[in-house]
Amino acid sequence: MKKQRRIQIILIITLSLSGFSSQLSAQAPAPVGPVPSERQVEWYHREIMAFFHFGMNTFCDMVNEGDGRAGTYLFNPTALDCNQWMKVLKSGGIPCGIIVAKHADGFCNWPSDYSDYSVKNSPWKNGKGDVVREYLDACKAAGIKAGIYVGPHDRHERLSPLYNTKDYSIHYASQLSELMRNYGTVWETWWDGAGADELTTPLYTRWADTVRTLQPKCVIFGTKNSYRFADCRWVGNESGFSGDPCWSTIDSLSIKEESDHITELNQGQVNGNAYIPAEVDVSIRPSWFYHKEEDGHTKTVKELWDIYCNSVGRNSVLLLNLAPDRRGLIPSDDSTNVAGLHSMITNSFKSNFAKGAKITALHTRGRNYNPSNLVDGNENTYFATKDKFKSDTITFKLDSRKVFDCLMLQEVIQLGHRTTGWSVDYSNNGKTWTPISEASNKQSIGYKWIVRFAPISASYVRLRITDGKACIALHSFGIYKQAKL
Ligand code: IPT
Repeated sequence: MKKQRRIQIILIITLSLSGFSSQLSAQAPAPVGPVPSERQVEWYHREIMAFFHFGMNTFCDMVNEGDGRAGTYLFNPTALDCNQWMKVLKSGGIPCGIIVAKHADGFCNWPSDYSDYSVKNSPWKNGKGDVVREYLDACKAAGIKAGIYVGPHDRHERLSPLYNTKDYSIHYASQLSELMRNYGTVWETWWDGAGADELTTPLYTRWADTVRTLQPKCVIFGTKNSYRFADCRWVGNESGFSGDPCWSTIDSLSIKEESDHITELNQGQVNGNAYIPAEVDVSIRPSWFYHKEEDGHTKTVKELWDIYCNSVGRNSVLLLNLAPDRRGLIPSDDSTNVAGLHSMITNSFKSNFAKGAKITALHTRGRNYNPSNLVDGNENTYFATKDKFKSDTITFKLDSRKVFDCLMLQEVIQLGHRTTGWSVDYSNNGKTWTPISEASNKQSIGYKWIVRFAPISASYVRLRITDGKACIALHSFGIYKQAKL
């Protein structure tokens, strides 16, 4: 009896202890460093957005930065149809698009109460038209998230001898309110830094207040003096590529002279104190606005695929500019290539050859965090290590020999940038390993990281997380064969 009792007690103690420890290990890892807001998490999931540069410049020969003097009589699209724009987005799998309501020349695509330099003084629809209204209505009907660009810099206003920044601050706030109040939900607004150097933080403070009050879901693209309010940053070029690494974090206050910080904008900073990820703006044509001379110079599907892999595939969001022509329609080459990019993406990532693999890791956190979560296609389940392990080796014994030329990783961004070093190797016997050089000594992961390389034939793949700020939290790993271009 005595012995039995002792065994019983030991059993109870062991069970409760193991219960306790498995409870501990079942806890989610704590976030590390700056983490994204809900707005930023939603923004990352858009992956690709469209930009629509359309306005007075469309009607001026080879002008992209009008001086604000072009006559309003010039603006006269012959067949504007924002529903056609939506079809292009749908065929491109693009969930969100930002329309230029007012570019630096100051011409307003909507009948602003605060300016005469607008559609209301143009021949289009006898001055009764409103491009912004048509655009937002089309977005709503198509289920596309609408964004509005209102250039902070306004050359037309500046022509006035009475111009001063104090009055302009009020003028801009009034126009911003019109757009944020009267057109429905606005998912992003864009504070272009081009020409906006004289605009100071106090001005942006007031404008940010307007945006935050009227449109709480609206992401602010900020530059220069507006970084303090920014949900996302400029990537430092207009060519379509993020840095390698590319951190979502950056020391926002260190950005003073933009030209001195192009590398930081492009790569972010691993220990940056603010979470301001990169948005990659690039045009599908050489210019931002449509010019007939550039017909035939639309970026090819191959060029767009490179851009996608070097932006979305580098922890950034792609903002791809489309330029409606003088009819007010997206030219057909451009819409064809947008759809071509979409097929390239879906076909390349449709089968993950790591699915069905036998997956092992050394420091799994507990049964809710198994490495099998990496291939289940569900971003709500993830692989994590125990708190004290910032590195691990995850081995995939594939269900058969596979040929692949691309890999993709995704971190749990809500928990902050964790991994800071990783490499991938392959093997055909599970004993001798060959590094994939393009995927060796990598640093950032974040929302999504894609690496491409020459085709490899292998039956084992191994992901080595070599360094981190805290224990690992990864939700996806995949190997793929790129579709044919
Ligand atoms: C550049 C601005 O300086 C930068 O702040 C950002 O707004 C960017 O444009 C957007 O593309 S100016 C450009 C001529 C490089």
